[in-house]
Amino acid sequence: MTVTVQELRTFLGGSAKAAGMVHDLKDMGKFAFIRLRMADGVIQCVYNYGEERVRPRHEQAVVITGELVEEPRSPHGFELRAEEITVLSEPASEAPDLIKSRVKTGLEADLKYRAASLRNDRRRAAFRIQAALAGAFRAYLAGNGFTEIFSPKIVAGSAEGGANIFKLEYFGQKAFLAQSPQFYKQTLVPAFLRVFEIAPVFRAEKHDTPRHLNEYISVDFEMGFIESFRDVCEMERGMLSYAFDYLRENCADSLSALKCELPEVGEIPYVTFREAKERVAERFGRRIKDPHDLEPEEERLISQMFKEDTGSDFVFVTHYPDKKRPFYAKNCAEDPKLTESFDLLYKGMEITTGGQRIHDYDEQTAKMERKGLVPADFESFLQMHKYGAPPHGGLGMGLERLCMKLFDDDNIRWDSMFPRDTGRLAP
Ligand code: AMO
Repeated sequence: MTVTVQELRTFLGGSAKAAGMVHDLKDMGKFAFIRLRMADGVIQCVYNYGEERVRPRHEQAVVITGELVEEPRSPHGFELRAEEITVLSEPASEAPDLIKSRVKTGLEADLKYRAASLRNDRRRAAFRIQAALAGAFRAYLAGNGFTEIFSPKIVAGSAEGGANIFKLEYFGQKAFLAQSPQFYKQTLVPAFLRVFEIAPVFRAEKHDTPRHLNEYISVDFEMGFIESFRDVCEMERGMLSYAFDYLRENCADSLSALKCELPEVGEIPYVTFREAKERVAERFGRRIKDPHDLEPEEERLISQMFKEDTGSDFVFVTHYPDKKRPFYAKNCAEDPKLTESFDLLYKGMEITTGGQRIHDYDEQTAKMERKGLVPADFESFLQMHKYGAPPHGGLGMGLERLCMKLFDDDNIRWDSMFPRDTGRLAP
């Protein structure tokens, strides 16, 4: 019995046995069109009801035996003429409407019944693309000498600072859920020179917003021997460009199910934080309220401005103020109030943060003290600086944020399979 469309195709012109879920049914009276959901796609089957044969039902698990014939009007160019259907399992209850892609559901219902809604064409397409993106990032980074790492998610301290950290009781010790793999990826640079991780991270965001989750997938990489943070930006540009080309070649069906048009990455413009703020204030007649950070509306307007002026959906905003960057960020030699850091904005939203880090032990401990931190609390992280480290930098990208913007979704929760927010622990 065959579970993949790819393998099934090898039986074209002969008898075949396809296993899958009854995805959709069109009852034509004497016969039915069955769309069978297989591992890598949905195929069309035609089934003539004989006298006493049972009619198939939605979401039955079935094995269909029949002849596989060419049919150019069918999704994969072939059709299975069903002769026998073996039902392996019946759904206990009628399939909810939200399995059907034609039915538009609201976010709340979709999330509540994810076991059902994740079966529909659009959601499956979205998560296939998400998986393909992660796979393409992995392939690109591995091809550029990066070693994949698996850092702990139960940790002893906060890497990113701020109040958004989950506390845990850990056998009588204080522990936390990792906000990022920051300490570990930096620690591993002297050992491996280039490392990456694609894994969940945790943020105790107390407010529900359309762009924040309490658990998200972070695409992180860290690279040694950079000349400036621009090397990190250009690696990211290469990674995105590679991944979109990969999607164009391998995920055409999923992209078209979502009507998703991938951006051309091309050259990505750079602008300093200060210049971006000033230009947006001038162009859109706005007052600068917070000189140290970007408001969501400013991110939107910076993107709009660069789209209008250069045609790019992406823009690197660089040299963020020291005040808003974590203690591991390297300060600019010319102006220590600024950092060698950047954010990547895509279609009006920050999808990545990165920059050059401090590699010198004394510089790092001095900065910790300036920020009111006690170096002794970071002893294991500081071992990296102590035992020697090259100039290095890296970034973290929110995978769901990238998907949300790629698919023009209005809420990041659409792009997390089982999102965690302040009110949601299940499914
Ligand atoms: P930062 O905290 O800016 O940087 O996070 C990096 C990227 O992660 C995404 N992101 C989120 N996505 C969903 N829900 C959230 N609550 C959330 N918070 C952040 C965003 C953001 O750009 N260690 C640094 C990265 C680095 O410098 O290497 C860090 O974690 O897309």
